[in-house]
Amino acid sequence: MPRRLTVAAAQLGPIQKSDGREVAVQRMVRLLEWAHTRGAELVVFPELALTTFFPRWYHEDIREADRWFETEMPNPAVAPLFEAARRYGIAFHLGYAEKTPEGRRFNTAAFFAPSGEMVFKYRKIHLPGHRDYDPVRKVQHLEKRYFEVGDLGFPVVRAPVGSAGPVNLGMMICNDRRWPEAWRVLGLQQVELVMLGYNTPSMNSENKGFEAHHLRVLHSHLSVQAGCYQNATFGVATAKAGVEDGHELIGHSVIVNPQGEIMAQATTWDDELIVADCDLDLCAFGRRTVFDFARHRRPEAYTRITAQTGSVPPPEWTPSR
Ligand code: ING
Repeated sequence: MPRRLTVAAAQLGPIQKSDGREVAVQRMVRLLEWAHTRGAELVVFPELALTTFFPRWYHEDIREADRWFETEMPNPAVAPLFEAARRYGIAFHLGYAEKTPEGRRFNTAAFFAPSGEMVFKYRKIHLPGHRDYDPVRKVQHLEKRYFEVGDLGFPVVRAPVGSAGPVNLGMMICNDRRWPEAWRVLGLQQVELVMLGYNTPSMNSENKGFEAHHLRVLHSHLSVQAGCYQNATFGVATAKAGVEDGHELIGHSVIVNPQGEIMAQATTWDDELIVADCDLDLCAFGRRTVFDFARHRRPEAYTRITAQTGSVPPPEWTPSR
């Protein structure tokens, strides 16, 4: 019996700084309706899907940033979304800013069964950008100011989804996709579907050298396609896109198969649903052949990967005569 699952990336267009949560929620409900008509059983919403990408804004007093965080999930603002998921029987991934009862702040993603029950949660580990206001930058990127490094590792859980039965599900968030270690930790747990949301500026805001705009999309796709191929997994990468208060985020959400092929790609920078039918048994092929980790990996040769954080210069060779 083939294990087939219809998945969707529910890309969101821009959310302005002045938009309340209800703006995103009502658009996400409409995306769930589209997902239902297209037979999707699992929907992936973007990173920080309920608000504008607020790490571009500097708050001297971090408590001023609390307006962007959720202190409980679900909560009244997202109730319409959870009602729609229950109505349509759709499981979904949601990215949001989490503030715990102890006051800790994370860039979080959670996966919910159609019932609204949280299946598992992930807290972003690779936080790009900086902590303090950077006058050199064209645009601030203050994730290191507003979030702690995630403390949940890269979990994979086997949970029933739609008509496919149990599926090995994993998550990462945005910048995580650029780090092959994140994919490999999920691959070592036999992940079959990686769900990730992203908010990626269309231009290099560090003001350190030139990076052509088209490379932003290339690097995003390269990271997801390589991650999927090298770990024999499907991936759904969903953007929040478009111009938020004058700051542009790339779209180009994609669904990728375990061969690294793009199965579906968004073509707007607005609210858009892309859908793909996944034959989950395709993962087993990669895991049994090229990426049979047990047969081919040589961890004894990889010690630098966990022993070192930064890179070190290589030894110098000079001709003996
Ligand atoms: N955004 C960007 C991302 O990793 C970035 C930041 C863009 C880093 C381009 C490096 C290069 O996609 C988030 N939110 O991580």
